[in-house]
Amino acid sequence: MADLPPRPRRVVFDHDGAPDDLLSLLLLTRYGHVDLRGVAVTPADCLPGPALSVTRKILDLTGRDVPTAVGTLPGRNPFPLEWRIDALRADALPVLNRKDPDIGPADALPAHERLAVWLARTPAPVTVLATGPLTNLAWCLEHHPGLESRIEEVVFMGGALDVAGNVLRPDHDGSAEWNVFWDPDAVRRVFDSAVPVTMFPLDVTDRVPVTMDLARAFGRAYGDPVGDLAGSLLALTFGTLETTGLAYCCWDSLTTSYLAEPGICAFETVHCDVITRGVSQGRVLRRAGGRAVRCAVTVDAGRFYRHLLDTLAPDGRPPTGR
Ligand code: AGV
Ligand code: CA
Repeated sequence: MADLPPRPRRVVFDHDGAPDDLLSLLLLTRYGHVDLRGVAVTPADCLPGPALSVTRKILDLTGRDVPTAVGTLPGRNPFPLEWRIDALRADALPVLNRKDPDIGPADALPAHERLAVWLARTPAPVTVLATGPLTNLAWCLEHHPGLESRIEEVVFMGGALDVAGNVLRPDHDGSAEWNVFWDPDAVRRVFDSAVPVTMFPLDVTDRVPVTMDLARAFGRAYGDPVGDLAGSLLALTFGTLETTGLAYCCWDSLTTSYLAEPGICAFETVHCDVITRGVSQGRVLRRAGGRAVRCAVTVDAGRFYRHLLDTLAPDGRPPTGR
């Protein structure tokens, strides 16, 4: 049976500028039922200047007039610079530079303070979609506890429950996922609040790697700016398996697709804890009596890939097999 249409939502998006975050932004601009109220950039898996610039160019390309802000709060465990420079590359893509940027001055407030204003001024509670660390949100909850009631759901890409993590460092046991590892205390702060959390851990995102088949499907739709940008962002991710030993996955875009097609994943309520110190810092684990988190536990990968293509390259032809 076909799913019901997705429910309309007000959304504030907090991302950290990696290619997959930008693909997520592109998806959000296509979702007619999403009222995008603001986009915050966390300076984690990116260089903040280029990440803000590319964010604004994507909003401009898609005709969206949405306020943006860039964060200044640091994380405890910085991302590798080799990954952070991807925003610089994305910002230089031809499809985003067809005209001089028609972009006004930067927001005077840093993203954590701006997020607090967006939450305070929303006429009804919003969904906070976070595809990077939870630093800005944690700051809001810590400094303005009254804002809790302005949040109907936090949708977060992070964690690794019953699979290995993706932090591969000599000083770590490998059990953490990077968005949590960058700022484990932020996840702790959000878990200590009462806001409903829906989490997309590596358990599901491992199932949706970026593949050559996916890149080729975008190739078949070549010629439309949004589809071309999506295909180019995917192309930026190639080589990850060769350099890190782990595939680049549709971590953030799978998480974002939940707002449009919640049936792509199945969910379970898991009682969770987060480790904030030592060789397992950034690990999210099951713990009886821990914080209830709605976790994605299985994913229909084929349906997700179709969703990406239907949303971002609707004119693409299906593979001929020849
Ligand atoms: O851990 C996944 C998160 C997602 O939000 N990010 C990338 C996605 O935006 C960090 C990350 C893990 N492995 C990476 C990452 C890699 N090989 N390259 C870049 N970022
Ligand atoms: Ca991210």
